[in-house]
Amino acid sequence: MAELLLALDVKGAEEAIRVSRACEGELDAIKIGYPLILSTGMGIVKELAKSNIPIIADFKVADIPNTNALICEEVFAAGCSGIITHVFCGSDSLQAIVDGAHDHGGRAFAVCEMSHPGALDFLSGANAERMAKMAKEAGADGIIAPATRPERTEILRSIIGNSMKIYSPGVGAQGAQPEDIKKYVDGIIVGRAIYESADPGKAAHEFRLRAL
Ligand code: BMP
Repeated sequence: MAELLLALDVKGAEEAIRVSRACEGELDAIKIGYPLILSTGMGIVKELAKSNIPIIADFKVADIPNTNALICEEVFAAGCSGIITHVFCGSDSLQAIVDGAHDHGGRAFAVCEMSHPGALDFLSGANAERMAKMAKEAGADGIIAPATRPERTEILRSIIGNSMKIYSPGVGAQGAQPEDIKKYVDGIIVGRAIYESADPGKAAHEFRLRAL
């Protein structure tokens, strides 16, 4: 049984609140990122968190350790309960995010392999496997791995084991189906197929059932 995470990549507070309210009761977490935050500011986090849903900041952080630690301070002060980071900046940068999240009672997730075709240029294969090992060694709470390549996510699962979570984007608009991936992961991440739906609540409900 996989959780359902909504990738809330809409623009503006009004649309974000409309979609999140429509999906209330169907979601295990909301993932926010640059499209929403750049259009609303971080204040939207407290608004969304009013319905007691965990908010994960998908900022795919990729910087030096000190900057990463400062980013964590802001993300968790704003009310987020998780943060997503890149791994390719190295073990010290990754550790700053993991420690920054844990110091604030939050969780850290590491992008190991991406879901889009261009991921095959760099964010895949041996690089992804190495980053999964690094994520485990750093004590990350989980990794991001692609629903579009279940056979790759299965390999990454074998590297990290069952004590870390895998959240998996690529379901819906990018072509993967919940049934393709649910046995390898702890949660599926769905964006456009929910928030662009005429009835986001119904769409979320259907994805939730299909992820069971
Ligand atoms: P959608 O279901 O609309 O394709 O959205 C997927 C979400 O997951 C987007 O927020 C995207 O930035 C994110 N994502 C992804 O698609 N692939 C990855 O490898 C990593 C991601 O964070």
